[in-house]
Amino acid sequence: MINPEMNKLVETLLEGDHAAALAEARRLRTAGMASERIVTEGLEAAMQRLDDKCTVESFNLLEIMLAGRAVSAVVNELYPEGMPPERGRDTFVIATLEGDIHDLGKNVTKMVLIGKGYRVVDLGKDCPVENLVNAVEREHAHAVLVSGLITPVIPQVRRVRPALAARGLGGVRVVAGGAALKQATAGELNVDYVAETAFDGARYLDSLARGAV
Ligand code: B12
Repeated sequence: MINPEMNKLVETLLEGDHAAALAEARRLRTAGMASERIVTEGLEAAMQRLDDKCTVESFNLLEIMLAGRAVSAVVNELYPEGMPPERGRDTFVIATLEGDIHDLGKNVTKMVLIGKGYRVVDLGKDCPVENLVNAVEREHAHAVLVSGLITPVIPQVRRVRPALAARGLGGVRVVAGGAALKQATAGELNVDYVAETAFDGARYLDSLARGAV
């Protein structure tokens, strides 16, 4: 159930109209609404509605990318220095691993998580496992997210967990997603969870943040 005060923000976000969404977020803030509420009741509500559109029967990449861009614009407006730590949300490191240059799904996942208030460190595509581990250590990340669209990248994915453990980071969860990886099981990929969609991954990470998994 969307708070009526947030209707216009949610509507403009879902339309992918980032200029209108920004104007509405500024209006709400000027009217005295806290940024925290704009995130939880506005951005998260829009993400939830997008989740319903991200199914096998209904999937429009352009629509999702535009809405994601609008959400990112509002987050940058509310928190130009990055999401404040007191929001208590975890940090994740995300990348497409070395050998794979597909990054659309990774970008969607990143936007969904930012929209939910998480801090996401994006290492881009074609990323060596070594760089991923360095970033987890440097950023004190709670989980590593890997996106894979081509089958030959699977051996790289399988290397992530041992590489983390070798650095004393064996407790950091590894989540995989993307067309090539979601055909395999978590056991086959040597990861903790394989996400069907960006939203499914976000739900797993929400449970992780709540200490429920
Ligand atoms: C667009 C595309 C490209 C673009 C990529 C542009 C870009 N910037 O990403 C270009 C043209 C560059 C490209 C290149 C190639 N491609 Co291509 N490409 C595709 C295509 C058509 C769509 C992929 C896509 O972006 N889907 C939309 C996104 C949003 O979906 P998604 O990634 O699955 O992400 C969703 C979820 O999976 C999830 N998700 C994704 N990652 C993660 C990660 C986490 C942690 C979580 C939680 C969730 C999550 O979030 C998203 C929303 O829910 C697919 C076909 C297909 N149907 O998948 C082929 C495909 C992936 N490509 C393929 C191939 C073979 C190639 C090339 C090797 C072709 C060539 N011979 O050069 C090169 C790759 C070179 C390389 N080294 O990587 C094959 C892979 C086959 C395989 N199993 O190995 C596919 C499946 C096409 C096919 N049927 O043969 N490609």
